[in-house]
Amino acid sequence: MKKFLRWGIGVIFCLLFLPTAQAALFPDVLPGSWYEEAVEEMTREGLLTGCDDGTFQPMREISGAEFVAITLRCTGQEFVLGEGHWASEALYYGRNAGWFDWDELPFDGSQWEACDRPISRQLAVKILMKALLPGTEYDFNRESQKISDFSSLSGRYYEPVLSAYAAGIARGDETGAFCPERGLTRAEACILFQRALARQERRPGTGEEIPSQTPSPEEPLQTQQGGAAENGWLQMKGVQLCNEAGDPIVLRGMSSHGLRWYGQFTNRQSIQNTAAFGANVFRVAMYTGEGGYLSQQQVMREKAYATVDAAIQNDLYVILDWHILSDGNPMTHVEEAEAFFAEAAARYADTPNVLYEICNEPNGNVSWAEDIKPYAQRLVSAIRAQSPKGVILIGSPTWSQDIHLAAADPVDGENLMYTLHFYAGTHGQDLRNRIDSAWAAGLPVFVSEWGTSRADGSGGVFLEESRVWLDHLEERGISWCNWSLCDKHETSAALKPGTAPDREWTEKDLTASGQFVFSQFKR
Ligand code: DCB
Repeated sequence: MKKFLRWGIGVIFCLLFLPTAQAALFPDVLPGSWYEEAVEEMTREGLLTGCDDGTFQPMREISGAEFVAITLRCTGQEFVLGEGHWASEALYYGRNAGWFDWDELPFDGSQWEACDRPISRQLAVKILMKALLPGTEYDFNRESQKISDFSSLSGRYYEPVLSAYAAGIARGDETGAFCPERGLTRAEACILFQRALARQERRPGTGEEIPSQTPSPEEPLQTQQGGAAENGWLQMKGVQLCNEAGDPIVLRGMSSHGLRWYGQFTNRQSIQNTAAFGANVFRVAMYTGEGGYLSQQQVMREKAYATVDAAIQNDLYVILDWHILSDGNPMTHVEEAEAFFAEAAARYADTPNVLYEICNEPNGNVSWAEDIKPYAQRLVSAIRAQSPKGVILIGSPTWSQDIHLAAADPVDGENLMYTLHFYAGTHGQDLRNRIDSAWAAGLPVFVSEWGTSRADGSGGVFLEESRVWLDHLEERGISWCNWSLCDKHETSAALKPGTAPDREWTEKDLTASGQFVFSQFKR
């Protein structure tokens, strides 16, 4: 009894393993937070309970003993309260099983301090992988490239950390850093456990098979929705678009048609109508050729700004799209583009809503290495001089389908994403595979334009094919804008001919394409 008191009081606040599976809500687990679901699920499954004062303490760094004890539970074994230390049985078990070495969590039967200190991320990942996903394969070059501070990782942890990256369990912070020596919060630990358990279920022989060669999508992401007021500045974490707080976010919404032709559907009411169906992004397609910006700069600039402002007023993220099409090589008008984006980026430098899409769809005789990459490098410099943080979207040859070229030779800079455009009646699995290869190479992808039609805007409507596409994007947390918000007599148009832009819309105003697409904003 004395022994019990010695370790039981003061040191251990958290009775993690009371044999209860009740889904208690903790007062300090914020409803709707990125970790709420993970904590609740693990609690429900009896893998953990809160602290004995009824809190969960999500932001406290987890100790080695706590981490090992939860790991033991996750392997399906019963947790037995130890003597000398509440987690001693679990610690002995873990060490014997080779989850960690003696010097990593030293204890000799009386000195337990080290086990009660915050565990490092590298050691936590090692224990997790050894216990739950031993033998997970990885490609050294591919995975190590994802980690910006790889040089600070000790060789001892290469295998567990790289395999955890390969399995989508460990991911870097906003700078791509893993921070091997840092601690991790109890909330972060929950997410790691959840990903590992979900991954375990999908292992060969235990359910859905994962082909070993194709990079698997990470676990279905818990993604944020909502607009800029709630989510703030966007940032990249590896390939994933995240909000200011660092939580994955998915943007879904509409692209305008050409401002010059269908500008009536870019007024405040039309954008509000689109947002009312759940969209959180709007794309402003400003054609450069075809009588667009290059022919009437002042008029088109003002129209584009007015549209961006209307989207901001509706709290949407908004993409300013330099819509090259008949002018297939962006280099042809690089100076006009630089001037346009320098001014726009200065105008919106303090506005987290705005993303810059610098070349809609390069096509024709245009090369990634000779034309688009140098163009993008110049535009990134021009925009960054004004807007240090705004996300920049970069196209590729063949109407922004050649992301494999960008993946092999990406542009220098931060917060850059690469656009992939598809039309469900024309493009299928081959193009979807490109997303996965690009991802494996660490290339962030944004589908800034897609349609339910064929690539010329007509044909179909191809809703089944569209659904397959959207599922593919959804599983990967990839954002999209649909072409297009207009009432033109073509399949890809979301509005029936004659729809009024200045009143509210119901489903009856939407075409077959529009009804499907508007129903997908909130998935
Ligand atoms: C893209 C363009 C976009 C175009 C749509 C549908 O082009 F970015 O501007 O929109 O896809 O084709 C169409 C409108 C029509 C309009 C026409 C010309 O829907 O109302 O008359 O632009 O302004 C693509 C995308 C992919 C491919 C080809 C094109 N592809 N393309 O894979 O072959 O030729 O425009």
